[in-house]
Amino acid sequence: MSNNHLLSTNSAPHSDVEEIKRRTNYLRGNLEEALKDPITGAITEDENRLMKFHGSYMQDDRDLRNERNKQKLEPAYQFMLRVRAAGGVVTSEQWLAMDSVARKYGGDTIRLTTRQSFQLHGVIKWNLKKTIREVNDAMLSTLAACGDVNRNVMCNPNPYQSEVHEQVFEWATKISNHLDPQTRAYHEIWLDGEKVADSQEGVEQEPIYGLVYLPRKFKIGIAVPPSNDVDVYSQDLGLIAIVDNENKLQGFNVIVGGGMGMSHGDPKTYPQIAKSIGFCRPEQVIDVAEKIVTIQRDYGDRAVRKHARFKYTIDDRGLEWFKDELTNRLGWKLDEAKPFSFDHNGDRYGWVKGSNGKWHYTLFIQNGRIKDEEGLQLFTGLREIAKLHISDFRLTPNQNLIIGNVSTQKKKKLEELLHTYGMTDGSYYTALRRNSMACVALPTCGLAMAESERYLPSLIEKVEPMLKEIGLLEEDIVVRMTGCPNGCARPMLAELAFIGKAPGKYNMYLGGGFRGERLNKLYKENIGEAEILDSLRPILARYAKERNPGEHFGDFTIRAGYVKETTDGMNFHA
Ligand code: SRM
Ligand code: SF4
Repeated sequence: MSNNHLLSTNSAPHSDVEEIKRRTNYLRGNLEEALKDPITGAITEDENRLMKFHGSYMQDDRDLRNERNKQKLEPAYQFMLRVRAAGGVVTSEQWLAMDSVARKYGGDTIRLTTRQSFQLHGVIKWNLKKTIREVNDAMLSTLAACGDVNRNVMCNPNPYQSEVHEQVFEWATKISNHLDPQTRAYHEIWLDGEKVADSQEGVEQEPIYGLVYLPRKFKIGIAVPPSNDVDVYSQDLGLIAIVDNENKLQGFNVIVGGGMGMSHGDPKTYPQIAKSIGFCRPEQVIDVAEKIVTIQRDYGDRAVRKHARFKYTIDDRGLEWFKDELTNRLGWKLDEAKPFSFDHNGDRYGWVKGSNGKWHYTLFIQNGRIKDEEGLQLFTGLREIAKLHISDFRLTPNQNLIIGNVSTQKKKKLEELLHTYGMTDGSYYTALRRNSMACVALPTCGLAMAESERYLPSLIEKVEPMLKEIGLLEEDIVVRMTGCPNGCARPMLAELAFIGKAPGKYNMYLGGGFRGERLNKLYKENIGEAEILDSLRPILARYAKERNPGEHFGDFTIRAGYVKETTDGMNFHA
């Protein structure tokens, strides 16, 4: 392995996070002691940085901040825990384990994320170890769910839709396993594994990442056309499955340098669409992924974290430079990219029969939130389904859930349970709601500037009468909201998006591609609900009247001149 990254980071300027990584001896640091400290429910900022690699963030309940401050109490510290499974596929037993930890430690709710993971919120420090152990007992993991490493590898969640889906899912799992951190720190800290002797230099504990890991998070997603449910253009490394006429997997088109995060008013930061660099055969894909990760490891910006994502490494040096570097490291050249086409970046709801003869039902889960409420008992209902052990569970990239692999004989039983607990494929909701996605934001996300998950449903409720009046209730329009410009619900790829600016205020974006292939553009800045509704009404009304056959909303808003087309992330702000 090249030691470039170690040499360069020792001498080059680097951020405080790089220092923390270097000091903590392959993710060990003082976490064990910090977890035992009985005086405070918090950990230090340094430990929190390290904790992310273990899949957890310290947060505080922002709804309680002012009140606790007035009472001179420390903030209500708690931890978010992210649990990952490549492609989001888990068994009934694993679902029951997640349900159990959510009931014991996570406030009776589970959050399905935009990257096919689970999140628990509100876990207190003294319960963290127990929670992580129980998650691991179920053969799930929190390691590398966050932190400067490769994150959960996304993939179409229905391996049995066709043989190709099954193979692609297997490749997603292999890539994920190959890029997992190798340090024993996780086992030592959370699972009481045997301690490995200190080994700062010399013994290689991380053959791919090295001592200081990556400069920033790294994300991989695999799409199976015609579905772009994984939003492949948003990934640092996107793979697009190419299938021949006999429905056999030929390999993958490789696209690089996507990403969503930006800061308001800072044009040096921008979302970007991944760009095509060629094609590789299935058996080459792990090598390709590894070499790409090592290029980012060695050349990513370790001084300025805002500029450290892979998209900037590529944009700064150029795609040709990147292709040459990749060819050098691989020792061979990618082939020409092959043709493909996408039709949508959403999920398909309801029943589908798979190539294995079993049934798969996609449930609509608003913003990924699983909890019990009046008339819709998702938390209890899904537990009851899991208890039957007649299915598995697949988290989709749009925060929904597939109950998968149900035999024809058991389908009726499942339908009864769905009905009893009020669960649905969303068909009685409007198409706008079915195509909506919001990030978590308040009260747990420390970076939220405005509400998102708690607000988008009620905003949609106010748009729905308008849609009814103008005849667009069944029109698929992709709408997304986030509480800040980090882009966790990939709003920059939505046809209509709202990105939080301040409490109750959003920037409104139009013109994203229906297939997730084009970034949107700012239409109005810093507007509240009344202005959002006033702005939307005439645009929707014109769309209903003036659209061409089959024309999607995002395309129309560009043709009608509401916004200019964004052709590349670098002109996102223009
Ligand atoms: Fe995210 C940070 C939630 C997907 C871009 N994200 C956060 C944190 C951890 C806030 C923090 O750093 O303190 C949020 C925790 C909120 C909470 O209370 O739960 C958070 N991100 C989420 C989730 C749960 C949103 C959701 O509603 O589902 C998603 C978890 C994914 C997972 O399972 O791994 C989530 N985050 C994304 C995505 C979408 C994706 O990956 O497909 C993006 C945009 C794609 C990208 O990375 O470019 C995304 N999250 C960010 C960023 C901006 C990164 C950047 O390049 O600037 C941050 C902030 C950061 O890293 O400094 C962030
Ligand atoms: Fe938090 Fe912003 Fe991500 Fe929403 S987009 S979860 S507000 S970091």
